[in-house]
Amino acid sequence: MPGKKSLSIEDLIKNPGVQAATSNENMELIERRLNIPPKCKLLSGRYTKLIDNDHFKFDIHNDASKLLPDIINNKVQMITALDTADDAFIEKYCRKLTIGIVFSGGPAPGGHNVIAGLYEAAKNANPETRIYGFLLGPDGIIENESIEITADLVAAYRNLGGFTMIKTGRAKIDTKKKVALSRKTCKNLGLDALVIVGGDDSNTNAAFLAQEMIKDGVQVIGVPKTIDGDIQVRDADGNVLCAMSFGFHTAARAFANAISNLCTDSSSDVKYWHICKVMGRVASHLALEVALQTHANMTLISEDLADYTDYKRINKAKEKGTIDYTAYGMTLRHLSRVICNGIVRRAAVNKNYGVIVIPEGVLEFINEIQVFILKLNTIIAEYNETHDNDFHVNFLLLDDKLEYLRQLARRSREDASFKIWNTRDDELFNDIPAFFQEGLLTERDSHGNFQFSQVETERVLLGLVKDYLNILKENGTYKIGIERSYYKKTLEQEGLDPAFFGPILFKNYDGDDYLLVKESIISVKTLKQALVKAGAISAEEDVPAAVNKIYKKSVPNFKTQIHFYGYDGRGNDPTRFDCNYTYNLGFTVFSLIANGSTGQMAAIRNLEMDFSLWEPIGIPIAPLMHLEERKGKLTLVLEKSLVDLNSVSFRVVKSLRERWLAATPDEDNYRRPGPIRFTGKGEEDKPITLVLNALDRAHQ
Ligand code: FBP
Repeated sequence: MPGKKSLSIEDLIKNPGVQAATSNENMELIERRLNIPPKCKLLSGRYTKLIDNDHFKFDIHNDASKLLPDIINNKVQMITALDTADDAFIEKYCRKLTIGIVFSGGPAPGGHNVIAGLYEAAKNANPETRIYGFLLGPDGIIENESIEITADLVAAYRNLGGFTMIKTGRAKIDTKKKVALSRKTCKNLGLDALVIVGGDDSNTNAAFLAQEMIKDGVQVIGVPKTIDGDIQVRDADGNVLCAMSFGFHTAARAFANAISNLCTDSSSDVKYWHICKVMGRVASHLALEVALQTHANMTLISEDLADYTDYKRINKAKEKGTIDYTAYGMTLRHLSRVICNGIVRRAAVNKNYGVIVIPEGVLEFINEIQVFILKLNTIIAEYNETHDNDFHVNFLLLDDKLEYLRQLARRSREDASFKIWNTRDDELFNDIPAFFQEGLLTERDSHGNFQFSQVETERVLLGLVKDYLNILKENGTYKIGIERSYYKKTLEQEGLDPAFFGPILFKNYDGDDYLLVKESIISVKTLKQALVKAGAISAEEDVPAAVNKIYKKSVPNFKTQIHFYGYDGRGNDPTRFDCNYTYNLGFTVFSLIANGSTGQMAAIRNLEMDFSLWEPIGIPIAPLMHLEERKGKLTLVLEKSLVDLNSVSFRVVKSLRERWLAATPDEDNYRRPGPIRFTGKGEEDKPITLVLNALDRAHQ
């Protein structure tokens, strides 16, 4: 305003209005911090007691018995609340403890509440108990870097996402030296117990450390964390002990909200196909949950693709008296055809837009890629004798890596016993685009796993989809359907008879609401030829403007936007479900420690039911182990749970696929899950897959 002197920046910064508007605090944050989640009934007594449950049995692997002898006979432990106990029990339960806790692997919403629950349970039992948080993941244990957890820290991070309080890391305590250093740290701090909050590999590590540290009197307890949702534990009879790791619900809801917004946007300006890759390094649980939350038009489920059988090929081979092994599992080419089929069918009803969800790990389930990943895992692991990154340090550039592979191929020609990389592998690998070669040769994680988040899976797939759509465009089968009323109006406006031109232009003029230009008409030239041939115009006349307009509208333009949902959802503040789940996991951890357990994983049963029925338990980790290939060698690890194709959730998604593709003139079938909110009725929800899968069990 003229004449009015504006405030100096110093005064502005001091202004209470500016300070309030730019503060880090907001109502949601304040509410989250102040809210103390409820405690399960079985954790609400003054003390808790464990009862070994012999009902749950496991098929124990021989190697697990040999390598983990002191914890292999652990049982599932049920937790019950006690309000009174004898003096000996109270003295033991309430003894002063020193406990260390570490986050391992990728962040998962709810981790801070595990610390909060453990802290509160431990301090209730004995205010002198001390809890240390190891910094930056397992490296913090190896290097003795920790901070003491205080009431202020717990209050500052309660119900908040991330692992910000003590950070995380992906190191693995897997060598004699690292184990020795970790034992030294535990001894220096005087630890009674170590809590490892992590995924399948970290819980495997927890079991080995539990075995190793028994002689030091240090208990080790695991906590099932991973947004991937692939720690799901059943006993040998299929009884569910842990239906879901924490963090899954929040990540899936965050992805679903963003993807649902894309469904809204794409069905509003009807011009883009949104290609959404969602995290989940191997299993497709997150993609499946997103499908149920959003009803996106197409969702790939990797486990389903691997299960594909090409009966045409099988029968063809049968006729020749042979077996075609390539008929089992899906190839990249075939997958791109499946996607194109959906795109073409929607285009035919004038929906040249939509949303496709692709699980991050999809390529591991595609035959030809899986073979490369396994071979390269072994090659890299064998090269990395001293350090995990030797291969990448010594072969900095892609060309150097390719040259090394060429050397291996040469070796295979000279030495028949050398099979890991042959000339055919080398040739096939060289046919792959460079960016994808780089992706497949990317550094493995500390557990030897392939890091899918580093590969632009969607680009690989999209390249093939685009190529095939171009072929379909050229052969006239990829067309945009023209609404009948629009066609009539357009022709009538120019004084042309729609009934006369219709059969010349369209292959379905007598039938559907959406008219499809004949496959033989693929250019203005072929359009004119068709009109001349039918006697609608002479060879000297131009194509009428209205007819030209209709033709142009029928030509598809496949425009895409690519998105990756992973780190964003992983960093979201937890849903109410994850807040309650993790807070109670913290209490469960304390119950296991106070009652002397080791080599157990804290879990909560009946998560799909009302909170009043949640049941905290301890699951023995050692009996869950099986052999898997890691760094090119068979290794004993906790089994990862993939999507079960017989589960209710998958069967429901499969049967609703056609409806959600919505390749009909009707409205799309999108669902709006809405954003994650901490308060209000909407946040009482649970993962849909969890609820659906439990329906099967209810009928057993
Ligand atoms: P965790 O198994 O450690 O929980 O991590 C899972 C995950 O979020 C995957 O979904 C993803 O592929 C991977 O981490 C990404 O790893 P990074 O954080 O090292 O990029």
